[in-house]
Amino acid sequence: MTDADCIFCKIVAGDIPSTKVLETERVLAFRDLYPKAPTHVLVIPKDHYANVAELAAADPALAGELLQASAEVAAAEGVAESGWRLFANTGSDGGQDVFHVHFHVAGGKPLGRMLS
Ligand code: U5P
Repeated sequence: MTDADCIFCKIVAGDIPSTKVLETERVLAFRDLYPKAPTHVLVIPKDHYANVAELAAADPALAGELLQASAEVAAAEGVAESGWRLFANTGSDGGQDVFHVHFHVAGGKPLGRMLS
């Protein structure tokens, strides 16, 4: 499942370069092009789902694979002990810019409180 107009589908296909940090059969993790923290990695399914709700409804096992990969990325980046943040912006109020579901793995500095 791919979307011809989706930038992350193009990254999965190798049509747009990325710095990969982890790859499995169904999951890809690569460095955010515009990092907001010392560690800022995006973890995506290779198949195209617009957001977390669509992914969870269609393939909850794949959603679990993304969580597992995110934890592996945090460990590989050396932020597992100091702490890190996992988030998925969803929809316009959620600040989602790319409509191919992705988890942000961020860490490497104190990130502060998001909503309090
Ligand atoms: N982004 C990339 N590469 C691109 C386009 C966008 O890494 O070619 C990143 C942005 O820097 C942003 C994220 O952090 O994708 C999209 O996040 P979101 O706003 O959709 O959650």
